[in-house]
Amino acid sequence: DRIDSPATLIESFGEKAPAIFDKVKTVQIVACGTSYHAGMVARYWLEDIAGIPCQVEVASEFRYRKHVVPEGTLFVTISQSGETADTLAALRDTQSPNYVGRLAVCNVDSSSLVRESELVFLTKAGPEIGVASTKAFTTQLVGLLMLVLALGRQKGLADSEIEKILEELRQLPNLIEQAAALDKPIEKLSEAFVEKHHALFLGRGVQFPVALEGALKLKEISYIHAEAYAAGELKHGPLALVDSEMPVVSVAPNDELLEKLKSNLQEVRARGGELYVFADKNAHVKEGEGIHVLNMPSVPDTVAPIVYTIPLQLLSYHVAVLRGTDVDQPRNLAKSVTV
Ligand code: F1P
Repeated sequence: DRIDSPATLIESFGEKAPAIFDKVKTVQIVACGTSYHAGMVARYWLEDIAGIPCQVEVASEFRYRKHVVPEGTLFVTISQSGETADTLAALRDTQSPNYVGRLAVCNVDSSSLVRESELVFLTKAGPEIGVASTKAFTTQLVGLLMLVLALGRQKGLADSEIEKILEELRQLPNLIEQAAALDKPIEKLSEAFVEKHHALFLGRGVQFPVALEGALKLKEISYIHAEAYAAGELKHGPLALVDSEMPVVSVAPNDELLEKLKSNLQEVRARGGELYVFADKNAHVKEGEGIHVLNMPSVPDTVAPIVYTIPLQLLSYHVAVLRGTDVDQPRNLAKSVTV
């Protein structure tokens, strides 16, 4: 309901946003866990769509090292809870005059992060019942894409370009419904993971952080060891892990990196790896021996990371249910890490 027009976009970030956004030359994003992966997606968008340089770092590292803060830095935190100790500590250590403002993308209005930031985008995802973030992630991505468009507009991004992406955002409910309709086939596919000890997730470009998030979800709720790699990195080491016991999950939208991704998938297949590919129905990724393909709807490039997250979340969910783990309260994890 807040995806209005290019002109009103900036209002989503609070009344101080126009003055602060005017001064932004670069963006530093800091977050933990799933929220960090949302930040990684935002970096691709910021540099690609708005042409604004961006750094992303986990708060648990950022807070403990000295940094050179470039002039005109917007400091962006992302957090479901708004109480994550590392993220808050990083926010509280932003005295440098080179920071032009602090913006929180957060799900909890009454949180410390929101109180202590000049600018806020509330994701309004509703309460996250489980420990593992799911709808918080997808709504963070929507908020971050709106931020990219708002900052882009200040830097001269044409309203026609902005309107095109806003239109993609408006299609999201429908696209997500289509992705969620794959629930039954994904449930079936999850049977192949139940007895496995490891899994590999591959993505390219903006889908790399989506792969990271898919692996994190599988780790968090099913306790299967999962790693994600940028698919082009395979040949620099991880390929040594691939054999018939290593399921390899990949996301393959019909984008400019598709052909490169397909050749990475062939490398996996040639080593006997079993592939599970969520592929655009027009991407022509063919089913075959050791290649299981689930067809995704055709998705506009920019919002593709949001849509492709859904089947990976569903996959983790079904694997966890089959393994009998507690999906909502995984062992050793807390919803909000306040120490
Ligand atoms: C960050 C986070 C979550 C994760 C778990 C532990 O929380 O790493 O992404 O699912 O709940 O904390 P937040 O800062 O987004 O609240």
